[in-house]
Amino acid sequence: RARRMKWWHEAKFGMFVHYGLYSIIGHQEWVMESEGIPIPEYEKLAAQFRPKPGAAREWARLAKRAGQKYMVLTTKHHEGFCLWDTATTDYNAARHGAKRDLVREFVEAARAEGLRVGLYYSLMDWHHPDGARCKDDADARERFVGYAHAQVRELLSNYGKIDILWYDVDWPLTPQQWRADAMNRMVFDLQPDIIVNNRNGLEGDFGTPEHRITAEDRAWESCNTMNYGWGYQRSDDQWKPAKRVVNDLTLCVQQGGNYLLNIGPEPDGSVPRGSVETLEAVGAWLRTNGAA
Ligand code: FUL
Repeated sequence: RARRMKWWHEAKFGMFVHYGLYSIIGHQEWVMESEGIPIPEYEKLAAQFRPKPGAAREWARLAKRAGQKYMVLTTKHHEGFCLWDTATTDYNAARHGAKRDLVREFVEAARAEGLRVGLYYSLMDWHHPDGARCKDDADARERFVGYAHAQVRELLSNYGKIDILWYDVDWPLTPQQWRADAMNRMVFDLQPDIIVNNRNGLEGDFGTPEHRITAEDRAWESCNTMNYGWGYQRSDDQWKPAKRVVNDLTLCVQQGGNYLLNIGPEPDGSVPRGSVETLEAVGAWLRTNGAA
């Protein structure tokens, strides 16, 4: 593990990207749930999902300028829409809207800037017909867990070397029901050098304190937002000033942790102005202080 994690401990600072159909609405990434949008209604957003060409390149160049050393993209958030060309469902970015494989573009963009590549994957799924049913129905569970395993297999098979797998929300199943041990074994078979977080209910390689900086007795990474939401929120302009970000990053580093700072791109993939300004100022500070 120490060998696998070496680069990550040295990297310290990463960019989180929350981007999906929810970005089109602009009420954060939980909007399907928080506004009770029925699946057939929500699905209509897929046709409007048109990231501008080169959006991922823009994120990666910004991360580089900010002094960030790795990036983590939401390949599938709780809404269930897949940003990659998957054989497991039609509900994906290669079949709808701009019809492009956003995960491929992201991976290539990060590599072009010399950044390490992380993929976020939500186990919880509000779109899959078995996503909630799997809790009490054994057949549904079998199908749904198979679906998650197949998706993770694709993500770690089709895009070359992946550096981080960032699981999220294992509701409503236990690690045993997810066959989380077997999933991790598959992950390490496919990507022997990868590191995985703990949000599939297992210990993983690092802890993931959210919206707070609390040192843990192990490798940890604090994730935080630039304003209030993770996914794009049109009405939210409470950007953290660069000073605050530098301060939080310093606190993490002093206590041996990493800092994963989020951007929530706009519907077309543009990064909100406030985030760009803050990140550029952070990068400038790091360079001035010999830390980037
Ligand atoms: C949480 C999710 O529910 C949020 O939407 C976000 O992705 C955050 C990083 O993790 O658990």
